Amino acid sequence: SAQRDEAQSSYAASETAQPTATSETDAFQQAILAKLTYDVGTNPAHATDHDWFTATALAVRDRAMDRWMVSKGLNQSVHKHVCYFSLEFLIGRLLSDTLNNLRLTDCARDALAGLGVDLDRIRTMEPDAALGNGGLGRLAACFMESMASLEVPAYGYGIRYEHGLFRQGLSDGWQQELPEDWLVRGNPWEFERSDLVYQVPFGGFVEELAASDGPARSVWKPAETVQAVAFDTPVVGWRGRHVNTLRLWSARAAEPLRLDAFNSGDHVGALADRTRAEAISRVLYPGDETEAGRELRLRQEFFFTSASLQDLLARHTRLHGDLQALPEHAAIQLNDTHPALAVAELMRLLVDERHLSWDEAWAITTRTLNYTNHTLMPEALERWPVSLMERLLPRHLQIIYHINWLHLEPLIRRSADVELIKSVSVIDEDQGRYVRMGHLAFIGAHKVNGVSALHTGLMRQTVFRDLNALYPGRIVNKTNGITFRRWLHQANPQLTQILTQELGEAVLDDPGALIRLERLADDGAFQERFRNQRHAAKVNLARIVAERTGVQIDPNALFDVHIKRIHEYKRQLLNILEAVALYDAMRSEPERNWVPRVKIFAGKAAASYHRAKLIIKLANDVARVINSDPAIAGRLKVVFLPNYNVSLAEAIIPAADLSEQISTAGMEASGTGNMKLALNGALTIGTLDGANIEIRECVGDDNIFIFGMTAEEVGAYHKAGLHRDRAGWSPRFERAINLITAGTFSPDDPRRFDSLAHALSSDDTFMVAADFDSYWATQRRVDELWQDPFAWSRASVLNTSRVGWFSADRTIREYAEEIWKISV
Ligand code: B1N
Repeated sequence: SAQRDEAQSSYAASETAQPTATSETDAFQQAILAKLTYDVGTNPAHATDHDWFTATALAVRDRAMDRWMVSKGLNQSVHKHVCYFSLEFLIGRLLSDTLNNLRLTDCARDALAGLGVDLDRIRTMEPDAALGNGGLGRLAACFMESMASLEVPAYGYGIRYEHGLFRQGLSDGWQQELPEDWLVRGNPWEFERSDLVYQVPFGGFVEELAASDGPARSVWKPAETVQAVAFDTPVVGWRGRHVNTLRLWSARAAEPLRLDAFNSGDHVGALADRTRAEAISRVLYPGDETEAGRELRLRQEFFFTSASLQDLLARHTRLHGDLQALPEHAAIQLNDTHPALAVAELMRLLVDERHLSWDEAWAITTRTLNYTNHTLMPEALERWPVSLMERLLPRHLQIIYHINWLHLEPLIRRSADVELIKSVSVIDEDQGRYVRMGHLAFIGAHKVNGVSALHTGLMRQTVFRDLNALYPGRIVNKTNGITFRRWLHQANPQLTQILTQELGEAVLDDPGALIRLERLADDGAFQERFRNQRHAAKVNLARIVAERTGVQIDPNALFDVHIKRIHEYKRQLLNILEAVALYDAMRSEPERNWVPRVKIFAGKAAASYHRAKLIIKLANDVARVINSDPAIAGRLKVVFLPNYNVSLAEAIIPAADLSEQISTAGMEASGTGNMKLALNGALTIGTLDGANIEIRECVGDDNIFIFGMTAEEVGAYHKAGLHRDRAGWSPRFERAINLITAGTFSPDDPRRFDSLAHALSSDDTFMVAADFDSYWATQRRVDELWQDPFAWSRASVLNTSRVGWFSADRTIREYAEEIWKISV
């Protein structure tokens, strides 16, 4: 009841508060109070911060409803709309996003202040919607916001996971995965559409029915049917002009329970079918270590793909009737191969259920679907065992075989090379039989795109080389982008204020206006304002670091930030080794004028990725020793911030001086954190990988720190087997490794990190050793520039001013023009 007292005293304060400034604020305050009373069912005297959050969210949501209805009408009558199919939407919080886009932030702040409530406090009551793992899911969220802002009619389709990405705890430096519970206190943004339900079949067998008047018909007799229930969330675009729909499916059993079993005392067994059906939308990314886990993942993929296609066809039939016209009214974008079953499912719906001919259906399918590839890493390319698909989706397997036959038959007819046929076949028969989902998506799509120039080039040269030759022109590039509304305007209001003061409000609408900041890059007075703003963000981050890790960091130090999923190819290990080497150097030359640095790491490792989890432990062990060593006088600190998520990213990014984008060249398809950090004024230290290459082109060679091997060199190195040779290790690298294997950072278990060191010397797949010296030398160039505040600030301002091109609005315009054929 401390909370209650607090609320009560706040309310008392509100009675004596100044009358609110405008009638708009007044009206909004009344709306919040009405929500608090009539929807939350409490009053100001008893309301918790969470109650205030809910009431405010509901009041804001109301302001979007009229536009939503208008937009929906528009979406259905206009020429064409987008359906963005994605198994992940990494949304984060929506309150600030929605307030900002509706231009209601100040109004809400004042309205709440008049009630003695702090907007910045209650906004932290909202749990992150973490329905994604990382970049791919966040891209989907940025695209949804951008499509709404550009008034591109669009539906996002996905799964309403009851539990999003796990919460990351640290126990003695080891990652713990804790269940995430974003829905327990309700979700004020969504609308359950209890009567918008589709049946999604699974299993069973296929019956061939002879028809008297034509070819035999295939009839799928599924063993089981799961219901997909729609939950809609409005996606409010910039200035509230347009509101799209994010439609997420929740799985429900056809029968709530077996009443007979329940009544005869089997209270658990009576619910078994229901539990099994509802498992589909229970968690994001179920562990795929087990057979059961992999099957559940395939069920998720089919579940949302089928429900979304059924929904699209129902809408199309209702509005336009003629199925042949589908490609003129809808463009489907497949976000990676997770919804690639859409190729077979759309064919099944058109041929089996709507009785179109195969050729008609194929023309519709291939004119409607498009596929985005996000990775070329072999282990991440989806392949499903034929046996599993046969059991779960027997009709789809038949359809896939037939698609493959029609695709290979011309090659066979002209006696093409067997190797060519094997490489373009949808079925991989090398070791066991698998369906290659990337190939299926490629063949069924109108356009196939990569997410950066380098990545798209590599698609054409490697995984899709032969398919590209068969279907020239199908592969196009669409370099990723980020929404500036969230990643600049909201995450960094102080910088945004400087920008609007200098460039006018127009900069909020047009990222192209940022370039006009260039003329201020050398202006000392402007630089100082720029630095002050950055300092404030660093003070804020220092507070968060102290609260969450107990480590005190100095806001005047260089904040060196490495935030992303923990993965060997992203090379957090390279960064940690550099920290160890720097620590070593500081100890042996304590008198040198070292640049004070704070290395900040944050990111989650997949629960089953043991080596990534060991890297987290190493970061924490190294941090503990370095942070408590008086010999280096606090000139180096290392922190690992737990539970990285969208909200934490919003706090870290404005405070970063240096952005670590150091993946092994050729392995990071694009990266998008690189764009967010550069936009907020961080300088990048990075390899020539993914979108880093295009960032360099925009900001200029002098304003980015590039090091290491190129993708081509990495390929050659691998071919020559050099990554298996430790002969080339430099003494500095060797010493860093030796410190670790000597147990310097793990006296309780000196052998703890032997496996990491051994991997580097026996098979350095990720070129950590090979790139170390170049990385080290480049970090010293970073130190040098940091010692010249004028030069550093100049480069920082130029980064902000020159990365306008990475706006997701630019990316979406390109998709609209070249892939979707929708005018913006
Ligand atoms: O997609 C991002 C890119 O910026 C990143 O470079 C890329 O690594 C990321 C299987 C993935 N690629 N593949 C995935 C996610 C979940 C999953 O279950 C693969 N994520 C990416 C946006 O283009």
